[in-house]
Amino acid sequence: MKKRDDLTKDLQELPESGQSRRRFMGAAALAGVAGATGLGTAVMSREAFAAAAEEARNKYVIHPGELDEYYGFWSGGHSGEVRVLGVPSMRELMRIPVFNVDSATGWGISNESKDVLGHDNTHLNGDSHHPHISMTDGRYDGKYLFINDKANTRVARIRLDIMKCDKITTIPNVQAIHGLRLQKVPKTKYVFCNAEYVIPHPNDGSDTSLESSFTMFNAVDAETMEVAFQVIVDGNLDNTDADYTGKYACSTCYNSEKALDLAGTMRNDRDWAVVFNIERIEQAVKNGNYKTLGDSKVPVVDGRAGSELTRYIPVPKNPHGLNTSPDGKYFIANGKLSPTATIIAIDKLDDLFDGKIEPRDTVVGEPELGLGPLHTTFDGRGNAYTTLFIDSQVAKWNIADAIKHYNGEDVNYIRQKLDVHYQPGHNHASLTESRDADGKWLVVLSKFSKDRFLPVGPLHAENDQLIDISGEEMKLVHDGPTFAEPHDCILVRRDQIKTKKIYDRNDPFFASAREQAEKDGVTLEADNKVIRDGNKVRVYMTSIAPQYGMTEFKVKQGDEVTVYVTNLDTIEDVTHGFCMVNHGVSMEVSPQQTSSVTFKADRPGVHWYYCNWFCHALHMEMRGRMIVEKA
Ligand code: RUQ
Ligand code: CUA
Ligand code: CA
Repeated sequence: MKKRDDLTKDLQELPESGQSRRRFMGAAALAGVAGATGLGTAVMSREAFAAAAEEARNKYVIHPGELDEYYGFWSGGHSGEVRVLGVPSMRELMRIPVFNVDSATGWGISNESKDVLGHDNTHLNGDSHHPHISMTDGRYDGKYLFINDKANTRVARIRLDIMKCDKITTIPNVQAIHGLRLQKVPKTKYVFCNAEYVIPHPNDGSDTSLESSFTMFNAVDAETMEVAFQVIVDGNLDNTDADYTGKYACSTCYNSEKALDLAGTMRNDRDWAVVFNIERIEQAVKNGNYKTLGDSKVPVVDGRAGSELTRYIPVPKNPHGLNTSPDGKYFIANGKLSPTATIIAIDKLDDLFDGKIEPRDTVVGEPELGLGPLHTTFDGRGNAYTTLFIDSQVAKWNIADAIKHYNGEDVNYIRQKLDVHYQPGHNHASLTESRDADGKWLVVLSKFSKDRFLPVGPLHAENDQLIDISGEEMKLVHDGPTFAEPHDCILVRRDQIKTKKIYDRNDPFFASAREQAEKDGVTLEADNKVIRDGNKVRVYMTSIAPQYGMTEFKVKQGDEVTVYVTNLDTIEDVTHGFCMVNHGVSMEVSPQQTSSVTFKADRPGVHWYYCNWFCHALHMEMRGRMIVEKA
C-alpha cells in the first residue's frame, strides 16, 4: 500500500513531475497545492508554494458564513439514512432518516413517520446505496430523491422541499433491491431498480432449487410509488442506469453462472449487461401479456433470453457499475474482475432489438483502465473517471480516444491516474447524471481510510475525497471522513433545490393528524384539549416558544395516549420537540408542523415531558406533566 509522505518530504520533493502520485498525500493543509502550481519539473520557492497553497485552498474552503455551491446527497449505507452535505466544503448539513430509527427527529417513533414506514413495520434497519434525484428532460428537477434499501427490499422517496421521506414501497416477489436509477427522459416516470438475488417462485419452502429461481428488474411509478411492472431475467442483477431517450435501461449481471459459490460466480470470462426495452415492456403490459406472482397484482413479464423485451450483451467479468454518459451516447459497464470498461453505443440498440446486429456489435470500445473498475462518472467534456478498487486509484480517460483505440488507432486514452485513499467504490462528478454535467467536482467514496485520520478504535471512518476536476489535471483537495457506509452520492447545483423555510399548514406530511383532529372536532392551530375515546386518549396541544399550550394533562393507567403537538411559531429555525421522560417518546416539531406520537401510559404517577430541541433562552422551562391515575 502507498504510504503517506510527511510534510517536509512533500516540500522538498515538490513537484517532480506532472504524474507524481505522492503530491497530494501530505498534510491536508497543503492538499492540492502542487497541482495548483501547474509546474512541470521546475523548482518552486517556498513563498510561491505557500501562495499556491492559499489559492488552492480558497477554491474549496468555504469560509464561515459562506454557502456551498452544491448540495450533495449521500446514501447512508447500512445506517439506513441519507445525509446532506455542502460541496465543496464537505460540511454535513443534515441527516434524513429513512429506513432507520432516529432519536432526534423521532423517525420511526412518531405517527407521521410510521405513516411512511408502516405502523406494523418491524424492520428497524436498512441498507441504502443509491440516491438519485428526479429529472425532467434529463435535468434534475429537485422534486424527489429516491433511494434503495438492499436490506429489506424497499424503495424510498424523499421530498426535497422538506427533506423528509414521504413514501416507502416494499418490492414484492424479489429479494434485495440494489441498483437503482431513474428514467431521465421525458421525465422520471419510473424508478428502475434491480433485485440482486435469485429466489424460487413460489418461495414457500416447497422448492428451493436454482431451476425454479430467478430475479427481476423492477419499475416503480415515481408519483404513486406503486410497482408498475417486473421483468424476469436470466442470471442476477447488480447496477442499472437509463438512457436519454426514455426507451432503454441497462443493468449489469455478475452471476450469469447462477452459482451459489464464490468460485462459481467467477467461472465465466464474460457475464452480461441486459438492456430493457421500456416501450416494448409497457406495450406487453398493456396487451395483457403478463402474469402475476403469488398475492401480488404487479404485472410480471418474461425478459429471459429469447424475449423481445430484452437483449443480453456479453461483457467481462462480474461487471458492477453501469453508467450512462451525459451526452446520451453510451452505457458503460465496469469490469470489476476485468481491468476493462465496456462502452455500449446506445444508438445501436434499435438495430440490436430489430435483430439487425449481434449483441457484441453494440460494443464500440473496451479500454483497459486498471485493476478493479467499479464505477464511472463524467465531466461533460468527453472524459470519464473510473474508480479502480484494487489499485486505489481513479483513472481519467477519454471516451472518444478509447473508441479510436478499439478501432485500431494508436492513441492513448488514459489521461491521468490519481491515488485515492483507499479502495474506492463509487465516484460521482457534479451533475454527471444529467445533461448539465459540469465537470467541476468529483467525489470519490473510499471504503478504507486506514491512516488518514485520528484512530477511533478498530472500526474506521470511511473517506470521501473531494477532487477538483475543473482543469486538465485531477487535484485531490479534501479528505472527508464518514460513518458507515455511504455507497454513493449525487451532487446537484444549489439553485436546483428549493426548500421550504417553514411548513405549510396543509402539508400532506401530517395529513393523518389533521384528519383525526377534524373527526375529534379539534382545531390543531388553536385548541389544547384532551379527547377520550374508550381507553384511547388524544391530547392536542400547541406550542409557541418557550411554552406548550398545556402544561398538565391527566390520563388513566393503561390508556393508549396520542399526543399531537402543533408548533405555532412562524419563525424559521424555531423547532420544538416533545419528549416524554421514561417512555421512549421523542419527536421534532418544526415551525408550523404538527407531529404526533402514541404510547402506553402504563405507570401511574407524575411523568414529565419537555422540549428537546433548543428553541429559546427559556427552553429548559418548556415542559409539562402527564398525570397518570392509578387504574
Ligand atoms: S454498489 S461500490 Cu451498492 Cu453502488 Cu458499487
Ligand atoms: Cu421548545 Cu425547546
Ligand atoms: Ca460471473
